[in-house]
Amino acid sequence: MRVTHRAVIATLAFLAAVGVEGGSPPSLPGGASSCPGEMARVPGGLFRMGVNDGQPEEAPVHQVSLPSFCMDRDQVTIAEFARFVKATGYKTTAEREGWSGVFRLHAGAWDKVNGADWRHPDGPGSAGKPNEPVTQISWEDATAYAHWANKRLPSEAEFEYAARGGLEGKKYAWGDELRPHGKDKANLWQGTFPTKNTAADGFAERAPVGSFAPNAYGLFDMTGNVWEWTADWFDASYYGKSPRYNPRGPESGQYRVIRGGSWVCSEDACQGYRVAAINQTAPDSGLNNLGFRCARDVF
Ligand SMILES: [Ca+2]
Repeated sequence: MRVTHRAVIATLAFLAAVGVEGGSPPSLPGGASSCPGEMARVPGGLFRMGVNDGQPEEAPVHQVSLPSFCMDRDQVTIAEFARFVKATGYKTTAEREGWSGVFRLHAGAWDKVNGADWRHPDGPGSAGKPNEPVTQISWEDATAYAHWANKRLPSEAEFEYAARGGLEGKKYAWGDELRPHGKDKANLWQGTFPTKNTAADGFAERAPVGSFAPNAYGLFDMTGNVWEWTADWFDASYYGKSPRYNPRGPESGQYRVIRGGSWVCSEDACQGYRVAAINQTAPDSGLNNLGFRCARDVF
């Protein structure tokens, strides 16, 4: 049975269970890399992907080799997505279907909300800030944006490699401690999920992109804020048969891999912010904690 947008609600509880900032950073001067200024050049290399002591689909740890690629420094913002819509007249999946999935902070629960879309990520009457990551975006929507921008979605391997920032075998994108020296490193959920969000990291919901320090590759929010679509289909057994060079995921599937965790990700109910953590959802899902960023080949 084909999974439709309607299936999103079925995944919401799972997302909640495993669940997972304004202004743009300065651009590199032209010529400093072969990537556009809003993208960082991630140098190719070898890395050990996955983890053996996490969820079954995160194992086995396996060596992966990637060529250099360009990666957006930030999650795509509402302002950026608005430029795409203005130029193309594009209608998102949620706009066509008339509803999308919303985690209602005050209710502490996921809900199917009529009128929720990228302009109104938390439902009618809500308005996301221009410099926060765009959400309520399906995989098809993210892919359409990437095509318009002459980019593509990152593969799952590219996402994990980029998120690790050159560190080897660490639990989190920045090391092995979730809050080194008591300092929050990403927009996650502090407190008891789903009833109490202390927002100790400064943000109760989505944060403007770039609100936390970048990793060594100059990438912001590779952990937290919103989950991010990758190009790949999900297969729980894929790591056992993944090609070593530049893996691009299974040839087909039912769900797409999402990575990074989100503001709905608490320590007591979620491990989605671990750098090897995998999540998956139907390609036509829209959620107020799911966005994307783009990658591009190095020319
Ligand atoms: Ca937070």
